[in-house]
Amino acid sequence: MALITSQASRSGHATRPATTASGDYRADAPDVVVVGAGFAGLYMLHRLRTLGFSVRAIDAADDVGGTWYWNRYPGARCDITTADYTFSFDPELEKAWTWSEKYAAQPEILRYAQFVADRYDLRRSIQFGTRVDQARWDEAAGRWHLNTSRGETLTPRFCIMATGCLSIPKEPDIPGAGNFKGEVYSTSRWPHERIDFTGKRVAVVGTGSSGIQCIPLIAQQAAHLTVFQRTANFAVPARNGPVAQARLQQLHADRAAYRQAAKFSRAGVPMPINMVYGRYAPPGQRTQLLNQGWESGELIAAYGIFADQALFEDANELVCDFVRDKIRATVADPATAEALCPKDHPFGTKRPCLDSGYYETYNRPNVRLVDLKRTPIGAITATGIDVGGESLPFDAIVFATGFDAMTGALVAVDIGGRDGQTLKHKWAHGPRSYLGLMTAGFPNLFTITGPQSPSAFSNMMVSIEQHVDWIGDCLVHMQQHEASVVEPTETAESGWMQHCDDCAAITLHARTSSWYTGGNVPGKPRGLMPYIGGVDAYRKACDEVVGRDYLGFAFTGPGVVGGRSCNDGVVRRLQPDVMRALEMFAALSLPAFESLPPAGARELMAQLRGRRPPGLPVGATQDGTLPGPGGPLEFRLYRPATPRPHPLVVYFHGGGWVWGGHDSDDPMLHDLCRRSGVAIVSVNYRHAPEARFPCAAADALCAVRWAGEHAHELGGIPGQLAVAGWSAGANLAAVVCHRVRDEGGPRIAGQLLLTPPTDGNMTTRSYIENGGGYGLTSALMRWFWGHYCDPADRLDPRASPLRATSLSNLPPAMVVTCEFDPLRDEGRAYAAALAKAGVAVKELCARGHTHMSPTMVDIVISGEPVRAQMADALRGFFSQTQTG
Ligand code: NA7
Repeated sequence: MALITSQASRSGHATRPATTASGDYRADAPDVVVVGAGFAGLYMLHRLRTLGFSVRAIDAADDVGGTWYWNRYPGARCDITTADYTFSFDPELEKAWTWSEKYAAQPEILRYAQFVADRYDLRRSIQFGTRVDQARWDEAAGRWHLNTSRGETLTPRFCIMATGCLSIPKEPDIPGAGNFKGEVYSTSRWPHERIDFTGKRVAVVGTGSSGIQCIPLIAQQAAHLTVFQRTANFAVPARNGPVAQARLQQLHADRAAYRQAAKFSRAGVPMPINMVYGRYAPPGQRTQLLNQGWESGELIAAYGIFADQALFEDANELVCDFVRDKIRATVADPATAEALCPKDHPFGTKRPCLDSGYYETYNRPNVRLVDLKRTPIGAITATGIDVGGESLPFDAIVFATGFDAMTGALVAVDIGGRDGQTLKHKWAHGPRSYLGLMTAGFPNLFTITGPQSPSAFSNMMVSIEQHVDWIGDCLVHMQQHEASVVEPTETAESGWMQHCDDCAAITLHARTSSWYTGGNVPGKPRGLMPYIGGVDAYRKACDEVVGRDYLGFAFTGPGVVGGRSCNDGVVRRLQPDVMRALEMFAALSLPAFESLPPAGARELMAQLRGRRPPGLPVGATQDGTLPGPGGPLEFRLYRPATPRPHPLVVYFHGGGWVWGGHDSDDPMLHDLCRRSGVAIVSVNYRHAPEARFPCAAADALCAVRWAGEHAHELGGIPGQLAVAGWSAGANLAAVVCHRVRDEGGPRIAGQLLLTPPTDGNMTTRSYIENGGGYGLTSALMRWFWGHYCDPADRLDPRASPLRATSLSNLPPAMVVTCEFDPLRDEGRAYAAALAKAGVAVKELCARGHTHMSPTMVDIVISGEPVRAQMADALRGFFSQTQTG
């Protein structure tokens, strides 16, 4: 039963026949043209009319609805719960519409689009049955020239592409596709009249969402159905039915708060974020969470069963295995079940489907699965499909073969921007944009849910509303400032592209061939197109851009002082996971460490360490003590899983000479040991202020000498010893190298210095640039130095190794600095000074990282390349030892 509200029924437009050109749009010479009258186009039109702009929307279809107008195939449904897939811009609109199901079907969603169009009287500004074929920027006039399929030319100031992410069907790239003489259907261009497959032999090609949705229904009608599957896809049960009571209660309790939470959620639907790591969870907890995700009947919940499932293959494989077992338990024929089990991509990297009886369909006697990976299609013939030596006859073929997604509809219009450059040419190697909203060289051209915006990785309605509001505000801003032209700068665009690449690099998504990456269309450039950093992160970036005077956008026009204004720059320079880590840290609202006594700071730090993922295991760890000048020093030995002996690294922990211990950098040392294959002995040292300079340096020297003498007992190879350290520990490692050179000790094959303090004067530029907001602050650094040594002692090279009179004859070094670290410049200065003194130095400045972030194993995935290079450096020290 349809539960459309009385107002919708009263409007009478739910079944209104499509109409063309019934409105008054022809009266306008619009200032703005919106291409597309799907949900994005409808809201853009409404918003701009409300703001007082003259605007016309144009759509090739005969009515509103966009993707829901075209995709009328049986079983077509939303895969986001429809209570969330709803406009929220008008509370009265929300009250006036009630969805009948958890996942509404296409006819109901289309009725909703029509209802919105009627409620705001939008049709009068929409030109239906018309395509925009060409768009040319007229530099002199500061206007676009749009040529339509009706032979008109429009000259708006602004052109807004609301063309949707999944609008251009992918051509069926199968030999003989045009030969078939029977009925041919495409899910994305489904006829308006009812199609009856009763008594027919039907083929469905494709098992993405569209195929998986229509197959169960076609199977119920057809005499026989053959499904041609190229890639098995994951599907989780939709558990469709009435809208979940829990969701309704949440909405009714405080609708505004619910919608606000959606705007600042990861995917545009309020959902608790699970912090459990699959790779570390005990089996019972894993099973409980997997079952919970499976029972939820929601894709977003299934994406987030484990906090690490999108990051690590081992965690993802837990989900894959679970779903595969469910498929095997559902499908009776073991060979068919096995063919339906996806094995070539991590869960979620191709969009999984919501299943309403899909797997059960294969238990019907009239359904057959053809696995094209085993038996590819030979050709489509006049009567059917030749496959694996068989000629299968069909009455109808349904192509559910997908879309030229994200960019297809944009480059389908011949868009020419500044200096004759076409969009197709600019995007020949992949789309480039600033915030997914505009692209440099194409002034006054906006895209709604374009590539490099959350779009397909989000609840589209939330993303559409955010883009529309942003664009509307921008146009108002321009009006207020008498600016006529807006365009992003190359700097801003390149910065955003880098950020999008950084976001993609830390997930498993970019590796899979899918419509997200362009991999489904032969010849299309590859790259993850939607922004995967999250709806919340994206919105914050867009808001920040506005707050920083439209950072990265250039405005020109009569009212703009000097004719052009631009606050150029890059909105996101931190690695995305570093930013998340900083936000999580800030959310803890901890007191500043430097405001605490050392004991309190140590206790707080120890508590924080307890929350970290532990890191994957090494071959063995072993704790012990060694005799130090002021008493026993604890150590922890990390040994690789390979048979001993191994080269040995003596490591000194971070903590500003004030806190930490032999086990405090555990996750990073697990990681370093696993990656490098060397044994690491992490030695504690006396801490300030109880034991001030030079106690820690004396302990470090003693530890290195002891390790050299006891290498064999530690499982090391005598004569193969290096030193390493992070932060204050890197300072000690550097100092030890000086002292061994000058005072004697074992031969040191190399020194790995991660973000070392090398000079106690704290006056470098990086102290000014990065002194606040990036974890280690200038204030905390002053607190550390204050506890560690007197100002006069800081001139001593045993405290400030950069001040040594000679840096020659020191071991080869790798110095890692981080872009957003107050210590960056002194680390770089030390590397430069070593090199100048003839020491072999490799320097790595970790882009987008902070003082602490490279050590955050399993949390800061973007630190992996840094950690991998550190491990390479350690191995390299010893290969030099062997060959040298
Ligand atoms: P999809 O998800 O791109 O699925 C298309 C399917 O068609 C997929 O299984 C493809 O296999 C298959 N396909 C494509 N070309 C061929 C050829 N030449 N031969 C055999 N099989 C082929 O599109 P949908 O319309 O199902 O869903 C798109 C989105 O709409 C969906 O993710 C939801 O967000 C809503 P492949 O995987 O490429 O091997």
